[in-house]
Amino acid sequence: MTTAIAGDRLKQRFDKWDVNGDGVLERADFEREAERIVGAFGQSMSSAEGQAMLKALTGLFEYEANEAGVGPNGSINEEQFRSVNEKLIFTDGEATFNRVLRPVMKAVVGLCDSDHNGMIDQQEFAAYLQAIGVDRAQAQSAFQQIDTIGDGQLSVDELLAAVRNFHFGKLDVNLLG
Ligand SMILES: [Ca+2]
Ligand SMILES: [Ca+2]
Repeated sequence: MTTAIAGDRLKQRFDKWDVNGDGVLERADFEREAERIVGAFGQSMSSAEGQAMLKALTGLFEYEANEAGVGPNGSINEEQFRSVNEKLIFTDGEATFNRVLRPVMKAVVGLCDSDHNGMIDQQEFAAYLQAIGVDRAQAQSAFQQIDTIGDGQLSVDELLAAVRNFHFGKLDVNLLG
C-alpha cells in the first residue's frame, strides 16, 4: 500500500460521512447516510432492509466513537477518525476489520439482492453502483476484480475484501459510496 493513497481515501471517507458538513462525525451523520443509501435504492427506512442499514451504520458510529474515546453521543474529529481507522485497517488485521464492517456490507447486500440469494450478481451490482453514485462504466471490470472466486456472484466476504483493498489502494471502486 502507499500511505498517501490510504490517507487520501480516509479523508474522502471522513468528508463523505460528515453529511451535515460541520467538520465532525456524529451519530446524526450516520443516520442521514443510512437514509441516503436506503433512499437511493428506492426503499423505505421502515422496511426490514432500511432498518438493517440504519442499525449497521449507527453500530459502526458507536464502534468509531468508542475507539475514539468520545462516547456514544460524542463527535469525532478528523484526526481521531484517521487514527481509529488507520488502526482498524492497517494494524488490527482482517478478522477485526470484517467483524466491524460485516453488518454494513450485509445491509448493502440486503438492499441490492433483488433475487434474494444472499449474493450480488452483475445486474444487482450495476444497480448498487448507480445507487451509490459510482460511474456505471466501472461496473463490469470492478465486478470481475471483486469476484475472486469467479462464480459470477459477489459474497459478503468478497465485498469486505474489496472495501479493504480500496483502502489499501489495490482497488479503485469505493463500495461504501
Ligand atoms: Ca457532522
Ligand atoms: Ca442476488
